[in-house]
Amino acid sequence: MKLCRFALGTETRARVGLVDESSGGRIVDLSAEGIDSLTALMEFEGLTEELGRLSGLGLPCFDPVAVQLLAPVEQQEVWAAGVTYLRSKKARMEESDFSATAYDRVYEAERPEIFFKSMPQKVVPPGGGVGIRRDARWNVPEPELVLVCNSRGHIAGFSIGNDMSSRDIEGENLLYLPQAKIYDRSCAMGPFVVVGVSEATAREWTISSGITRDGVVVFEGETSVGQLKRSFEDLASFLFRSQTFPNGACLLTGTGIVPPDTFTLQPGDEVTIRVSGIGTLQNSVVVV
Ligand code: DO4
Ligand code: MG
Repeated sequence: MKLCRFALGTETRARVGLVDESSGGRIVDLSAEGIDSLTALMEFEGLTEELGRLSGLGLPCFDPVAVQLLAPVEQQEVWAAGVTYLRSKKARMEESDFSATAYDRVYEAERPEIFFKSMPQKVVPPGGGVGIRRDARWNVPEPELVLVCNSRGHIAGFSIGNDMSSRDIEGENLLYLPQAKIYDRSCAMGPFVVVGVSEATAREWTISSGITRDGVVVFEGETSVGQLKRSFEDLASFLFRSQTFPNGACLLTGTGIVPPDTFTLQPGDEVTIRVSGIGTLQNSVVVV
């Protein structure tokens, strides 16, 4: 089952929607039943049963093209794990002699790399502009599966994320990682949160990404969530160690898709990230 946040017309209010797959993806307006918070839904034991009940109430529905899909984040901090796929470890070791052993070690270590990525209000929605830094020369998207965790650290759903990164800044010195990773428009998420799916099922999903420039595809890549080295529970439990998230937290799980070293994003590029069990996140690139 897929949930989303959306707005109608020019209204500033965010509504919560349930995607009705049986009607070609029409969006059932759960706000019409007083449900205005995705965060509260994530706390619900028996969420799928409750969503089944709500879908039978005949609530108002909207054509997905008639609504504005918002990022599926409310008050959640967004964090990210890194070097969780072999492809990511190799690419990072190549981009930096200086920090190569750090990537090698963290890939094998019990403790994963986890870093802060974004305040919720800064997350770029589907269709919004993702940023490349004006002081960076080598910029890439990082297509990632997102774990949507509730306040108890339970993985309540999955979404799609883009951990935009400046490879030259990260490669110059690992201590520059926050600048390579956290800047305006560096994190996009959406459009849906899929609930009621086990880790075993999510591990069968494919993540694919394409980058189009002036209508021409300039990069395509694909991986499987099954290539992720660590379990979802392991990643979420490290995030929640000695740290409380009263509204839950979103955790990007690392990238397994890295464009060739000769590739850098340009303003105007269109980045598409598709996760087979979730949907497609599309954003254009802007300089920030
Ligand atoms: O260590 C740098 C960041 C790694 C990362 O973001 C990833 O592997 O996806
Ligand atoms: Mg990443």
